[in-house]
Amino acid sequence: MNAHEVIDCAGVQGRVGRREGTRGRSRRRGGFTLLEAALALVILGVGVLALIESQAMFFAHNRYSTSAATGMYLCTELRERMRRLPRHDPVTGLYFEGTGQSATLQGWGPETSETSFLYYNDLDDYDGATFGAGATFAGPIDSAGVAISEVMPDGTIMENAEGEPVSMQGWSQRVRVEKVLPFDTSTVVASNATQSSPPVAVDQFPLRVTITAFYQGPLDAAPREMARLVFIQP
Ligand SMILES: [Ca+2]
Repeated sequence: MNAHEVIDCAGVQGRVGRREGTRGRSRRRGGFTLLEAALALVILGVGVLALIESQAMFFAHNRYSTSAATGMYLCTELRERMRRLPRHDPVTGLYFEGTGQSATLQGWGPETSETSFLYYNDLDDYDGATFGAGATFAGPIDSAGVAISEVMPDGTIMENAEGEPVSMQGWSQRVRVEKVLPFDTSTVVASNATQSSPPVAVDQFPLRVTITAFYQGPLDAAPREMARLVFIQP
């Protein structure tokens, strides 16, 4: 081996060494340590969790506001049906039968001939009435007394096996009618109450009507109040 060859060999070895050295260093620079990767995972995980959480909250709020709006719609439909009615029956009215201690109140609630809510012709007829699945009457009903159909997410009306429309699922309307004091409509009095000074006859008290909409989902143990509407018939 001559001197030239020795130098050449050293040059090749030097280049190889340099190349290997560069490769080793670049591997150290370009890769991630376990700690770095774990930290990145934690940061990413926290972000994804927050996203999922906010999505769930959004759905819950959206569902609640839809339910609240539906509940108020059901209340206003029933109020529309009731608001032009007289307080007591236009034929028989509200009165006492008998005198003194044995006098009994007559006329509160539906009259004997009013077997369906379609015949209700005054406000006290509606006291205690409920409209919906498993209630006094089918429903919930609209202002015309027709059961409101269940609408599918695509906008079509849900039908049963016979092709008939199905009433709104899980919803019900309840009505409460109460007599209140003429000058204090927040004070409820019994349906047979009278006032001597100033004199107010048994059928002259204003009525407070409370309509409540309830919803019971497939997983709910009991119906939940979704909306409430109160009006006074002076
Ligand atoms: Ca009546």
